[in-house]
Amino acid sequence: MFKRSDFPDGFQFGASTAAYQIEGHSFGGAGPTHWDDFAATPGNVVRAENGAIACDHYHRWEADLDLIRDAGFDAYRFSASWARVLPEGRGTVNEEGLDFYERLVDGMLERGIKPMITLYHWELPSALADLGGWRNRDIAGWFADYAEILMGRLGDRIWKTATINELWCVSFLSHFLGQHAPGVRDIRATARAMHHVLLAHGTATQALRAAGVGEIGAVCNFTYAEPASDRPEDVDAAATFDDYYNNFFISGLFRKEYPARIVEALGRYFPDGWQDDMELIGAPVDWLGVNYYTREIIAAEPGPWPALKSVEGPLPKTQMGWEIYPEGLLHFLRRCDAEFSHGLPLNVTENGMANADVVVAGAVDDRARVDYLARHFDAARQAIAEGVPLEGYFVWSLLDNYEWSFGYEKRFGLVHVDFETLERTPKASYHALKAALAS
Ligand code: IFM
Repeated sequence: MFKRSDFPDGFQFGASTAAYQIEGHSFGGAGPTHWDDFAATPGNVVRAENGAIACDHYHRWEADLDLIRDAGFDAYRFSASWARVLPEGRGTVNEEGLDFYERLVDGMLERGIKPMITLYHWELPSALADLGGWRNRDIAGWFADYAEILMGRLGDRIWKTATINELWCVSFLSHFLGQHAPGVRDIRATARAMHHVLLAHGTATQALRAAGVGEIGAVCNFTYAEPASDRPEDVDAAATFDDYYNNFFISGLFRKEYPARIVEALGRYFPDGWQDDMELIGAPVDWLGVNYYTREIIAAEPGPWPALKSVEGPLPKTQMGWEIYPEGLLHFLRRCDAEFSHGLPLNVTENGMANADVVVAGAVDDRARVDYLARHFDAARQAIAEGVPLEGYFVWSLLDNYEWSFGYEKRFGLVHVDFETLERTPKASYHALKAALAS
């Protein structure tokens, strides 16, 4: 592993989690979400598991914050659940929910941990899904209203705020591939969700800024697109993937335009007058979050747009079947800075791996994760050496947790969670990071 002194003074090390994946959504007056509905529909989630109990972080948050402090992390990236704050998505506030987040943030500050909040990490209130969710343009206003309520209570103690986690997942993965809630597979819904998620980000950014909130960032996920061969059709397919996955969102955020190839393919499905929203979508942010895990090998496939498929690659893989490719992290840190964010501070807001971890005699030997993290931290160091303004790195994830449609099967945590007893066991990777951060 690295040494803290290998990184610039003031570099922020942290761990990431998300509300629905750890809290236990059945506690504390939270309203139903589209993830509860999606998980209750047979075939969507492994064993139809949901986030009702998850890691029971709602009750165990103090011990979990102790784990963060004891590892020597500087900051903690967590998310708030819209449906915990506003059970119907709008209207009546669940004060118990706001109280929970206030206790959590104060608990971080008491332990010397900087709170980085994500306002939306995927559990849309069901009442808003009924109204069309991300397909409905009104979601921009609903989201901004929720953001103002939440930050009205917490804003004075938050270190950094991310609006929406992984815009590609909220839109494309959930409305085109149908793998996440609401499980839609429809090109028109996809185009609308892709635009509305950016509009919601911009609308909330503007509203929060007006309310005096600073240090607002956007968080995008990136997957390196490797053409399966030198054949022009494969190269072109990889470029299409790269545009709808990686470039679309940062292009909207930083260039106030969408890639021409995507406008050509999806333009007719965008909402009328979408061009008039680009100024708001490009509302200035203070930092950009980069979530990075893997690459995909892309081959052309005859058929309707996008006419491509992922094929299996040759590199060692994680428990998710994702290739381990740290070069991709370096690539995206360079690309974001050189082509889009131009000197704005960057944070790696998520990076980590799933591993089939087991507890043996009270310990978890996840040396594959230690190696994965060491190689990705090296890539980050290389980016910094080249002048990329990277200011922090958050490992996904603090705890084993609810990995969405994979249920509790895939373990991303630095800390093992026994989902029967909910007992926490720090893994070898946790101890390795702790030693690195102390050195
Ligand atoms: O668990 C997810 C997280 O919610 C968002 N980013 C990717 C992680 C691993 O799949």
